[in-house]
Amino acid sequence: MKLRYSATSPYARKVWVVALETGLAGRIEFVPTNVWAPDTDVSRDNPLGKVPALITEGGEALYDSPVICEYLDSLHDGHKLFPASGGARWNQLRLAALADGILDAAIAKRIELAMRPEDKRWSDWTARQDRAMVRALDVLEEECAAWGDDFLIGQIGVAAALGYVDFRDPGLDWRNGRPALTAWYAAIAKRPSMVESEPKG
Ligand SMILES: N[C@@H](CCC(=O)N[C@@H](CS)C(=O)NCC(=O)O)C(=O)O
Repeated sequence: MKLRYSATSPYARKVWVVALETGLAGRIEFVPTNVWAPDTDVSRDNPLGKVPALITEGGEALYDSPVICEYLDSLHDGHKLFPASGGARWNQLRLAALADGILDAAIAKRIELAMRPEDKRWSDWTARQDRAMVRALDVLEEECAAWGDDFLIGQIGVAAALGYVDFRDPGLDWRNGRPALTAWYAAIAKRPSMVESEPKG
């Protein structure tokens, strides 16, 4: 399998963490891809022009990150990261969606502040993204005490989201007023899969 990824993409990081946690990383060739390069060919594997994209051993391209993560989880016989059914499954999918929503807001803000010309920036838009992230982080603060030792697809998404906010938006100061989430993340960030996939650059 080949994974088109970028070392700074939090969506790709989720896939990377899943690959490491499931023992599948050795079967994946990691192909660095700069989706913003004018001559990028990423759309050959993902018409949306985004990473991550996974090319399976059968040569099929899969996207986006939730689909790739669930596909990888189907390839191993160990402890599953996606619960098979019932409330546990819906809860993990909801948590994963919440984490992806934090990422979507963080990326929208990043594009606004780092890529859009200053005179074209829309401060109401970045403030809206901030509010979405703050509300989602508050929900995580409420919920994380119940997670115990779980590091399933929802918690992996949350870890990737918090790591990305630390990396790109430390000014959001997400730890402020969220002691439970802070303690949870401090422990989870030491997992080998989190250390190996830490964003660089
Ligand atoms: N929903 C997608 C989001 C992927 C995504 O937005 N990736 C970013 C990199 S962090 C990207 O490739 N952006 C290029 C673009 O938006 O054109 C997923 O979960 O895989």
